[in-house]
Amino acid sequence: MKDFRLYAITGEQFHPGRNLIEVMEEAIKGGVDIIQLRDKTSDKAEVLAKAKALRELTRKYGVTFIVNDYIDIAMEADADGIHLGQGDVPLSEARKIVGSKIIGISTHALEEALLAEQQGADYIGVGPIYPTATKVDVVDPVTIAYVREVAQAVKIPFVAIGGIKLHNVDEVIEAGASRICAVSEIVGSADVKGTCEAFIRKLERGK
Ligand code: TZP
Ligand code: MG
Repeated sequence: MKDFRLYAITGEQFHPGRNLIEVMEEAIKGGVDIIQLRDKTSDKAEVLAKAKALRELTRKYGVTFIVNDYIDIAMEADADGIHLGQGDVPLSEARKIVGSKIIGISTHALEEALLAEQQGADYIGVGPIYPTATKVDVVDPVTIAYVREVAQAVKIPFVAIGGIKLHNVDEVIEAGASRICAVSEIVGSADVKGTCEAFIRKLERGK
């Protein structure tokens, strides 16, 4: 897959009154190079409509587009890939449907990371690093100790996620993460573009 640095996931509850596409376009202008549509509340027709709109936006800017949970919507909207959690369809099943599209897998422990790698995941999520209110039923924070472990042991790209803010991202980068994902800090910001630019500057410095 095309490599990435700053991964933004949608979270419309964080920008009431602001349009999804407008917010995500600002994030792209600030340096986000991969976007995931994550929508646990809308009905499927609405999720599909959002997926198609985000596909159009991301294609215009050459940004990678991932759909969370819904393989059928990812296929229909021609997303670049899907993101699955530990409780979703097994990777081997998903691979049969999506072919060469990107498959990302959430992991919370090294065994899960190594298994996802062995089974052919294109990238893994590593988290939640810190407590987060964005995801319900979230597991306990894995802390930056897990980032260190993955940085040592895993060869495929990994992205750190969960409670990452501008004020704590430096220690995540220092622990070995070169790709960062944030939801509330990015899409809930009063200055989405400026927040993304600040994340990018920190990632650049961490190289
Ligand atoms: N997966 C693990 S933590 C999380 C997801 C989707 C939510 C991260 O949101 P935030 O607002 O960046 O803490
Ligand atoms: Mg899921």
